[in-house]
Amino acid sequence: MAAVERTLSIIKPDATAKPGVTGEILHRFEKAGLRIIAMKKIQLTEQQARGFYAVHRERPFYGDLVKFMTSGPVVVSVLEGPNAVAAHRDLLGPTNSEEAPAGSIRGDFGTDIERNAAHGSDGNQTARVEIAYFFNASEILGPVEALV
Ligand code: 3AN
Repeated sequence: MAAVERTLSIIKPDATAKPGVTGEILHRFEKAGLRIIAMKKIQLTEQQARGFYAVHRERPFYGDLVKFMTSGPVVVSVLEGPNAVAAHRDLLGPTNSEEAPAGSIRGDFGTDIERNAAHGSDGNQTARVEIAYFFNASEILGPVEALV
């Protein structure tokens, strides 16, 4: 049986600016069996964006990336489901929207490698760090059984 995992999703400012696209992306997550167990729409501060992308701080695109990520609201969510990390990245498609196929989130809603509509954690350890970056334990729902 596939392991139940958690992953962090960010719907980026280019996508939140397009009418109806945030809902469409969230719908795709749910249709694929990913449960939204935490979610908020926020405006990242420069410090939050710099910290989130700190692994890229030496890269030439870092400044532009931080500027883009603070240019409008983002929707951050925690998704849970079987193989959630890979399942989510499959829905996103390749990092560069110019190379992402139609039908993928980055292909349908992104523009290029920077304005690529959405972010997804690239592994379980990264997911743990990224989820903790945005959410306290008290903001994340427990198992479905605990709610009934
Ligand atoms: P992914 O988000 O698919 O794991 P990473 O971790 O390689 O991709 O890159 C993080 C973010 O940095 C990407 N989502 C993209 O917005 C941006 N990025 C990566 N490479 C470039 C680049 N060459 N030019 C501009 N932005 C880039």
